[in-house]
Amino acid sequence: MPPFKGIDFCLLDELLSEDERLVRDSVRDFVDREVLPIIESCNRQGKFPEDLIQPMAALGLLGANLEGYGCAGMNPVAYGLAMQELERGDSGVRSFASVQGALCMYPILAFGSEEQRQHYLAKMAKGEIVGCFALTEPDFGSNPAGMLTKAQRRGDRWLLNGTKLWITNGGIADVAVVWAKTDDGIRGFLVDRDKPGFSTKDIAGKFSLRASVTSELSFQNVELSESDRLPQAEGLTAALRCLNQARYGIAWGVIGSAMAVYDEALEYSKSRVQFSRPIAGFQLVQEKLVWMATEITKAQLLALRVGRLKEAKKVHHSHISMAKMNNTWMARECARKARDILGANGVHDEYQVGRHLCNIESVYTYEGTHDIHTLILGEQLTGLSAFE
Ligand code: TGC
Ligand code: FAD
Repeated sequence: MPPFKGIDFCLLDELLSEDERLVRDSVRDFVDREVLPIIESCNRQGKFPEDLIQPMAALGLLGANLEGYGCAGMNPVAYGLAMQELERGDSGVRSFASVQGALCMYPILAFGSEEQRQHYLAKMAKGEIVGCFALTEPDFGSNPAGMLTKAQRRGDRWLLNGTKLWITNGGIADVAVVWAKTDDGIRGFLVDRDKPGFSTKDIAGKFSLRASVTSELSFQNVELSESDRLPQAEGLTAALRCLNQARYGIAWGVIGSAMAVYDEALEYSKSRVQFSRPIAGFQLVQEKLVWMATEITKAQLLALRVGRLKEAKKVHHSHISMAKMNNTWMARECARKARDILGANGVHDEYQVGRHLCNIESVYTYEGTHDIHTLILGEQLTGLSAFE
C-alpha cells in the first residue's frame, strides 16, 4: 500500500504550525508502517495489538496533550491530528490512546493528589501502566447519574460494590478509574487490578471494535483506602470533564476513519471498470465521492476551530458535543457510501472499509450517543433540558 498522503481539499495545512504538521506526519508514518500491516488480522482474531503500546508511548501518544510527568504536552490541535491518524488505522487503536490519556491520566492529573500523580502518570505515559475508565453500568449508559455502584465509608476505609459494563481496556488495565455513589454524591476512585474482590471479564462476540478489549468490571466488597480516592473528583461533573477530553479526541479521530474509507473508495472507483469505463466516471459515483470530500472538509474545519478554542481556553462542552456529534455522523455516512462504491468487495476484509463501517457504530454510541449530543446542544440553544 503506498504511503497515505492525506485529504486537504481546502489547503488547511496552511492553518497548521510546523510542529502540528510534524506530529501528524510522524503518526501517519507510524500507522502506515506498524498499524495497517497487522490490524486486519487483529480484527479477525478479535485481539487488541498490545505490541503497539510501547511504540505509541515512544511517540508520546499516551497522555499526549498533558503537561509534566513525562507527557508530551502537545497543543490541542497537534493532539487532535495524532488521534486522527491513529483512527485512520483503526478506531480501537485510537480508543486505547483516548482511554489511557483522556479518561485515565487526565482525571489523575486534574483530580488526583500529588502522590497519585507521581505514582501513576509517568509510568502511564511510558505504557508501563494501562488504565481504564468505568462509568457505564448495565442499566445506566446515557444516564450515568443513576449509577448503582456504591462506595460506603467504613471508618477510614471505603467498601466498593457494583458492576460496570462496556469498559474499554478493562481486561488489560492495571488500574481503573471507577465512578461510584457515596453518601456525599458521585466520587472517583483508583482501583488497582490486584485488589481483592475486583474482577474483569472480556466481552466476546462484538462485530465492532474487535481490535479493542471491552470488558465487564465487577467489584465485590473491594476495600479501598482514602488515598485511593481522587480527592478533587466531586460529582458527575468531574466524570463529564473527563468525557470532554475524550470526546474532543474522537471529533478528530473519526476524520481519520472517514479519510481512510474515502481514499480507498476513490482509488477503487478509478480502477474498477464496469460498462467499459472506470466507475469513477459515473455521475452517481462522483456524487458520493464529492459528498464525502465535502463533509470531510467541513469536519476538519469544525475540529480545527474547536481545537483553537480549546487552546485559547474558550471552549464550552457544547462545542465539543457538536464536533463529536457531527464528525462521527459524517464518518458513519462516509463508511456506508464507501462500502457501496466497493460493491461486493466492500463486504470483504481484504479491504478496510468494512472494519471502519463496523467500528464507527461503536463510536456513534460511546462517549454520548449521537442523540444525547443532540439533546445537549438542544439544551444549550433553547435553555430547556430534555432530560428533566
Ligand atoms: P446534568 O444535570 O446535565 O449535569 C450535571 C452537572 O454536570 C455539568 N455538566 C458538565 N460539566 C462538564 N462537562 C460536561 N460535558 C458537562 N455536562 C454537564 C452540569 O452543568 C451540571 O453541573 P451542576 O454544577 O449544575 O451540578 O446531568 P444529567 O444527569 O442530566 O446528564 C447529562 C448528560 C446526559 C449530558 C450526561 O450524563 C451525558 O453526557 N451522558 C452520556 C454518557 C456518556 O457519554 N458516557 C460515556 C462513558 S465513557 C465511554 O464511552 C468511553 S468509550 C472509549 C473511548 O473513548 O474510546
Ligand atoms: P442507552 O443509554 O440505553 O441508549 C439506547 C438508545 O436510547 C440510544 O439510541 C440513545 O441515544 C437513546 N436514548 C437514551 N436516552 C435518551 C433520551 N433521553 N432521549 C432520546 N434518546 C435517548 N463506557 C465507559 O464507561 N467506559 C468505557 O471505556 C466504554 N467503552 C465502550 C466501548 C464500546 C465498544 C462501547 C460500545 C461502549 C463503551 N462504553 C464505555 C459505554 C458507552 O458509553 C455507552 O454504550 C453509551 O453511553 C450509551 O449507553 P447505552 O449503551 O446503555 O445505551
